[in-house]
Amino acid sequence: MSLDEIKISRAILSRFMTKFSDCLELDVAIVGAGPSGLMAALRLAQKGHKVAVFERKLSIGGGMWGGGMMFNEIVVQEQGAAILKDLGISVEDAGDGYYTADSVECTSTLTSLACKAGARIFNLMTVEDVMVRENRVTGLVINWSAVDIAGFHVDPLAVRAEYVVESTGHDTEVLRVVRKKTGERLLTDTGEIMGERSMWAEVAENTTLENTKEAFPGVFVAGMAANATFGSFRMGPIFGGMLLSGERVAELIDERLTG
Ligand code: 48F
Repeated sequence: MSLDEIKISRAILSRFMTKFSDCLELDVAIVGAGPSGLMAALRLAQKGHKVAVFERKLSIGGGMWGGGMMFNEIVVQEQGAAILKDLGISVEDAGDGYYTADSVECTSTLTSLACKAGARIFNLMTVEDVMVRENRVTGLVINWSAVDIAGFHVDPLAVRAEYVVESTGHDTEVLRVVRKKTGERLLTDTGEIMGERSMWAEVAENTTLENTKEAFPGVFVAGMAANATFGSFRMGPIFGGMLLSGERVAELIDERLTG
């Protein structure tokens, strides 16, 4: 077989356009492909929902690749270890209820499982705004990250979704834009993004789950973004809360979609 560069180019364009246009109307649009967003995508796709993840960076996985301070191992507790084992990821017992896993194996396996379950992941796309109808978020406004980084004046495209998951980590970019542009109160005590506090792993891991909930009509927060939104602590390189938060947000949204 002779290789034709134009056929290669046409195959990529044609396949991408089909894939992308199929995702313009979603059950769930997830912003950020860190551990909580990937876990949410996996569970929602397994439940049969149409889900896509939009990730600003070239790499998928957010803060998971880097373990703790670039030592590429992560720590999880009992419940997190059970999830990892269930996903087929090797887990080492570090004693006293702590477990470790290779952060590269965790990230790549979670990503692969989410894709194989039917979730679409779009990297290199930045969510810069939302669509709002009658005080409810109804979709995302997206652009190429390269456009954002270069500061080009290029209009974005839009994706409609029944629900949005904000799993952008420390930055809570979706709710920031919602608060700024709608002027409406968020579903926090102050009505504002309450902001992340310093490191306290034990409390932070528990509150991550409590804070995984709807933060504005149509927008659920998961992972570190949940604690940043509702004013709790950061936890550092312990990842059980991120995985559980991804599962929790998938359950909550599944109840809404099917209930
Ligand atoms: O930060 P990140 O890994 O989020 P997470 O799932 O996990 C947090 C942990 O990694 C760690 C921790 C301990 O467990 O605290 O930090 O809460 O991943 C967030 C992803 O969102 C992307 C960002 O590039 C990262 O990969 N992201 C952020 N803002 C946007 C975005 C945006 N506006 N559009 C698209 N992607």
